[in-house]
Amino acid sequence: MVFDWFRRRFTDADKPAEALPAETPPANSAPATAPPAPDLLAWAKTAYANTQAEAPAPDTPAVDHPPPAVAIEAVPAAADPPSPVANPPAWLRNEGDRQARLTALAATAREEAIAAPKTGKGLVFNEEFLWTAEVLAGQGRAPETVSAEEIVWLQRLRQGLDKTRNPLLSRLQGLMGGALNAEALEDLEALLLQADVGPEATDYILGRLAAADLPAAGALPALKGLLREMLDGPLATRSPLLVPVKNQLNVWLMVGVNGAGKTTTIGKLANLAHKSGYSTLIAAADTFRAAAVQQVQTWGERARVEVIANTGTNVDPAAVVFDAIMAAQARGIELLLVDTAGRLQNKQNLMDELHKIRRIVDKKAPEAQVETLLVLDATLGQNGVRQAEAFTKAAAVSGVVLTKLDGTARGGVAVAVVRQLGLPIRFIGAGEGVQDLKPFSSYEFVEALLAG
Ligand SMILES: Nc1nc2c(ncn2[C@@H]2O[C@H](COP(=O)(O)OP(=O)(O)OP(=O)(O)O)[C@@H](O)[C@H]2O)c(=O)[nH]1
Ligand SMILES: [Mg+2]
Repeated sequence: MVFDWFRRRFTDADKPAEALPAETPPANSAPATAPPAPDLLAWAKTAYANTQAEAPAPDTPAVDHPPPAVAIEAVPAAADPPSPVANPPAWLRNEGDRQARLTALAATAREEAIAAPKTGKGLVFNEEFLWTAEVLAGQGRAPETVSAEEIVWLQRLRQGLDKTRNPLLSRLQGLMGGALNAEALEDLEALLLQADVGPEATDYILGRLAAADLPAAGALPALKGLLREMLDGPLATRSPLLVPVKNQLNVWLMVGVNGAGKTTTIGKLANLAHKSGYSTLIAAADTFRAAAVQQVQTWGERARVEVIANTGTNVDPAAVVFDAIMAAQARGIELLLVDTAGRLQNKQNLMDELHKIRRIVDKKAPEAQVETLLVLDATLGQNGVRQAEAFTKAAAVSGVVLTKLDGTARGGVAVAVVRQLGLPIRFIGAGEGVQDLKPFSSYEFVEALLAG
């Protein structure tokens, strides 16, 4: 069994893949409120025990950056008192005997875990674990289908969005607690603009909320629902998840300005695909910068994926792509990831080169499922979106990878990207390590952005 990250579920690598059902709930189908607390606690307890019993992935690469502290704390010995849970979620806070219940739960969850082989992941049954349980259960997931890495990732995403959430949330809760009058809407406008949501999307949100005539307590859930609906907008005409089609060649081209994170994203995606059971190959088609080939080769080693490269001088990137397609077809490769240059002598040259690469792919691999993913640095905010607009006009972009959400980025930029480009976000990056990129889920993103 491997955890297929693209499908977000465990699969049997030896069995042919079934047709893909939509696992991400449509924008409005996720419950606005959490399921009843007892169910959720039982859910969290089962998921915790499962993550402790989970066998390590066959060849998970060594983590190449310090993982988030929360994910790596050692599980206290059974005799230790469990750590108190600070800032519990509302559903837990409402319980009169919260601490006693949690103590009992942590103890029993650990007991169940002790019987199974330890993976050393060291997840702690604490407030953050309960938050991830709430988010995963809220999407209709069964606790048995959740992997430890998903939990670690959600915690990391939430931490990455701290800088947006912390100033936003307290003021937002204050605002949303009262009537949404003209003054409150004006304050909300300022908050959304500060979070990089962008003027167009901000106007749209304010218009919708003003028209909804919401009771005070309904404003925050309504805002969450609206953000999800906006983020999922482009999926109305597309598949909800971007998954490489099994037993067939898929070619994913990474394009974007220099420094956006294309090469890093290739490395992380190669790792994700390899671990998820897809045969994968990388084409080093950024031949403009001398160091680019070496950089992508290092990523290939980290992800245990072979790189097709030509280290000669004045190499035509389209020729590298040609070689890579030939190799992929000869070996029955499922996913070919193509790294491209972010800067050439001028913008026209760059666009011409991308066209040429695309023509080669279409000609030599007409059977392939081709995706062109625009890699976008989230820390650039509105400037990045404007740069991206120029790019999407020239290249037939089909989706976006938003990187650097762990840095100074303000998370609202995701909404601006989707609204202004009309493209779905397919993956998000929140760190420089090989594990720090995962498929995008609007539900998880909005929960992480506005987690209480
Ligand atoms: N913090 C953080 N840094 C990232 C992330 N993704 C990429 N980076 C960093 O951004 C820098 C540029 O990344 P590259 O992958 O080289 O960018 P590129 O788009 O390939 O750049 P060119 O090859 O010059 O066009 C590197 O230092 C990466 O480590 C991320 O999600 N978080
Ligand atoms: Mg690069």
